Amino acid sequence: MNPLYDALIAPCAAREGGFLLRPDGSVLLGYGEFVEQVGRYANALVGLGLEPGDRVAMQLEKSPEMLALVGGCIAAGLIFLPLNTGYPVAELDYFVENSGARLFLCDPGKRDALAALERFARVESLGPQGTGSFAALAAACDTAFAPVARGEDDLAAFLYTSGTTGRSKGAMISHRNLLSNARVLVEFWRFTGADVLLHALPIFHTHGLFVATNVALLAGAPMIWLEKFEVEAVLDALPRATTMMGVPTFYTRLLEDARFGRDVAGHMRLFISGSAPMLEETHRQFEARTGERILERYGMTETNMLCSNPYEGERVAGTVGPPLPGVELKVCDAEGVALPDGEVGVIEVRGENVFHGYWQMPEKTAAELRSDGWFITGDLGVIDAQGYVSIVGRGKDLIISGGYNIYPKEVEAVLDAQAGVLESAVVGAPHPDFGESPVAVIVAAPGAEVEIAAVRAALGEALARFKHPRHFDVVEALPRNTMGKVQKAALRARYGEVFKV
Ligand code: MCA
Ligand code: AMP
Repeated sequence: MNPLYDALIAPCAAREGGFLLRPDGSVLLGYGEFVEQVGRYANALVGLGLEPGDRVAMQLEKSPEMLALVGGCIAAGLIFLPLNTGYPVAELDYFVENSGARLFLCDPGKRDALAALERFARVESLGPQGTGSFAALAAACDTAFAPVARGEDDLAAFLYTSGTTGRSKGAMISHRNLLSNARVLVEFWRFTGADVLLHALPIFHTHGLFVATNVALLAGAPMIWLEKFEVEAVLDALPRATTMMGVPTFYTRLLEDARFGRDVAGHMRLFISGSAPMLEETHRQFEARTGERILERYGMTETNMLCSNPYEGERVAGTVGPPLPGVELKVCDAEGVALPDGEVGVIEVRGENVFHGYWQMPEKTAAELRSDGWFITGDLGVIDAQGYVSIVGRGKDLIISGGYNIYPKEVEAVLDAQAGVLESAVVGAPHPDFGESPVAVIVAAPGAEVEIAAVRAALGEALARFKHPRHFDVVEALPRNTMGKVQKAALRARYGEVFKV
């Protein structure tokens, strides 16, 4: 038994036609080719001496090869660890070292620049169309591979999530976590082999990899495979799709294009949005333009999907719907005691979908995952009389930009280390394209000048581009409360209009 292999990959051998399609409907990768590629990669991984439970880190451009590599890791009983393609070397170092990965895979073009990672792991490259050193190893391997036996609670993936304090944490995710959630979603959203999913999300996060890809594989639905979200390509592909998943920025960008309307979208069975809050105004505009109501859902890296508006029944803008089948959810006080419906509190969840803790961080695990299985999400929510959940805020200091999470503390640490900076605070401000975007508020050291150009350059070295503040302000002092704590709410109010168009 290998739960994920058996449910997601093995059935592909009996499927006809394309698994990944180009926007024009032609086949990019057939189901049969996918299974063979998975077998080759699994043989190559084993050939490198990797053993069940070993970690394989990867920073790869979105490609059929990367999907097959994930499949190869599953088949070989390895734990895969996909990393955002935007991370510079400074960030990668930590993930590869912390995870104890034995193998790191990168794009062939980045191989030389990432040679420093060899001090932690073997480094190989894998690019599209069979390029790279790992592809060469795999080309010499057999396609037949007997999947390594795994139990439901064996780990399948580590996904790193930042934290409000300290370094990123590797969320340990098991076969059971992924499979139970995929099964619920296929049924709840009515996915079948007759669907064609338009896939324009990155595949290094839960949304594009576990929600979209696992659901498509489990249902036997092919995917139209776009390397990234681009309005033009999406408009081209929509007529051949039946469903699409995206972050709110996808939908606001589509709405900005006058060609997007009933003609291209009216035939779609389902549009799903998540990863960040969608404005009620966007829901309204979308329905007015296409006649379709976006189905909004809510999830987290640590838990996969938690709540969803119904497939049939009312989809209520501004809510994320009731908890999914199999997910227990309560809104509670700091001690975990459930509050009456209608009161705002912290959302806690429990179920087969909830992760196994943070890799080698027992204290952080204990702080967020209670011994009775309840996970403290850090989101603030309220449940209405119909059982619909609304996310009304975040107990955690987090900015979500275009569906990517940014923890202010990480940005502040880089800012504070710059010459002439006494201290800083980073807050999110509403942004017309990304939903929210970071603003850096900096206090100069006495008598010092802060050079914003130098600060930007330092950010470029240290952090992925999406984390960079898009507005900087140098001020005399940060607003503080009587306890001396920086009043971020006051800063959010002060900078609330900086990105207004
Ligand atoms: C790219 N950039 C960004 C972002 N993405 N900056 C801020 N926020 C972003 N999200 C940078 C680029 O590096 C570029 O930098 C500049 O911004 C402009 O890029 P642009 O062309 O506008 O961006 P893009 O390449 O079109 O990407 C925007 C995007 C993309 C399509 C919204 O970010 C995206 O696909 N987001 C989806 C994220 C996602 O899948 N999240 C799910 C996480 P420069 O100008 O310097 O070159 S999973 C999750 O949250 C949970 C589990 C859940 O519930 O799903
Ligand atoms: P991540 O850690 O990247 O998995 O991001 C998870 C966080 O995204 C959640 O804790 C929420 O704060 C947020 N999120 C996801 N979906 C939604 C949604 N539909 N509405 C509001 N926030 C969301």
